[in-house]
Amino acid sequence: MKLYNYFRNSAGQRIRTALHIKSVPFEYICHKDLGPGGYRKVNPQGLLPALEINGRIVAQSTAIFEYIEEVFPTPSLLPADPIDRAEVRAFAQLIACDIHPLHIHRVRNYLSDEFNLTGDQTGTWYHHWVAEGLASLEEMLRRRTRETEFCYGDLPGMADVYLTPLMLNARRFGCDVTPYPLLNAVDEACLTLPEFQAAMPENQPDFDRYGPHVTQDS
Ligand SMILES: N[C@@H](CCC(=O)N[C@@H](CS)C(=O)NCC(=O)O)C(=O)O
Repeated sequence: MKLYNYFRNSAGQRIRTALHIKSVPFEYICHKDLGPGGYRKVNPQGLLPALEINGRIVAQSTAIFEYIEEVFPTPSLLPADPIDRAEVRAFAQLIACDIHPLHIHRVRNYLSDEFNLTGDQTGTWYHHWVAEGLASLEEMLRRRTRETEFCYGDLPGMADVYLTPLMLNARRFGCDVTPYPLLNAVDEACLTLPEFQAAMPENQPDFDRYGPHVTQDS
């Protein structure tokens, strides 16, 4: 399997983490190494990540995540009970569907290019949507039927895999994350695990080549 991504690609970090937890080997391909326009030949939308399986391309991190979960079921990243599974998916989709599309680099770029918003204004935009999302996620954890070390269990799962890149970027872009003690506790627990560390941006093969020069994208 080939994973097209980029060290800073937070949706790709979800997939890297899932693959590491499941001990699935994969070839890491940095989209920049394909040259100008090269990655669009892989994924017409041009967004990262994409997974290549036997020559076929699957885009969208959640579609990729579900594929990996189905094909490599052990250890499972979803609970066995359907309502528990739905709860975990709701948490992950709040991140992937409601927060992520609003705060990403291309949206902030569009706001500044088309509407002449300043860096401070696009920063306010970013902080608003992330704070609103984090508050909802914190409340979801507060309402759990029992308190657990990870989002929804004693082992990490889909919710944790989606949460850690969000927390990383929120801190990187100066959001105040102190009002969310439950999210912070889970994030801290995840980051002690080698599988989560292995998926971190600074541990990707393209970090040294592109890392020091890249500050804006997520
Ligand atoms: N819904 C997509 C979102 C993918 C996405 O937004 N990727 C961002 C990075 S996290 C990207 O490719 N950005 C590059 C760009 O905007 O040109 C998914 O979950 O895979």
